[in-house]
Amino acid sequence: MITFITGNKHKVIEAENIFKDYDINLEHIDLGYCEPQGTLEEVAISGAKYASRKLNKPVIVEDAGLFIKALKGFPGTYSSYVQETLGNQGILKLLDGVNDRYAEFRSVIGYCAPNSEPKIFLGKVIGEIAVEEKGDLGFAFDPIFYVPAESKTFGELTTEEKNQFSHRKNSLEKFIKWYSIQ
Ligand code: ITT
Repeated sequence: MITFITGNKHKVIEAENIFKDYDINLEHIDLGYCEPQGTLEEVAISGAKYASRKLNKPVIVEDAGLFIKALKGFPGTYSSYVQETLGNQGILKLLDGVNDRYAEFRSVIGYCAPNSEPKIFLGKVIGEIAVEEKGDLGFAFDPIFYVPAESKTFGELTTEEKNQFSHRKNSLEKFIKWYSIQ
């Protein structure tokens, strides 16, 4: 049994959908942990270590973000705050008239068991910031994250479709592969 520590119910839905294909039981706890200002990796490491010690169980946490090239990686590690403040319309405004719309979603999974040190697993997906919001599936930046190979935004993809190749799928799959041979 692995406990996924998150306060984001969309992450839980996506993770459950990914884990169901494997023989690993996942439970979810919204424990809340203090996120130090730092890289995704630093946040994932400290969160996983804290939660595994606190609960005395093996846990995973995830720190994720949207990195926009023309904005030098912004909002990056500030993604959650920027989504709540500027929102998608604010991001579209910042990119008004900008041609290079390259962006990446990154996800870092931190895993830790009570008596060991944390391990991290990085997943990413590349795409572009759309010129307008499209679709009402998914969450947060999904309607403005356009995937050229699909000719759709994440907001137009079902959970199953997004889970074929998303940043979260890639990081969780790396974790699951490692965990399965322990
Ligand atoms: P927890 O820390 O409790 O897991 P959170 O929502 O605060 O939940 P993060 O700290 O990892 O999660 O913040 C990442 C933010 O990046 C998230 O709140 C969204 O705004 C955005 N984000 C991450 N993954 C996304 C995805 O798949 N689709 C859309 N936006 C995403």
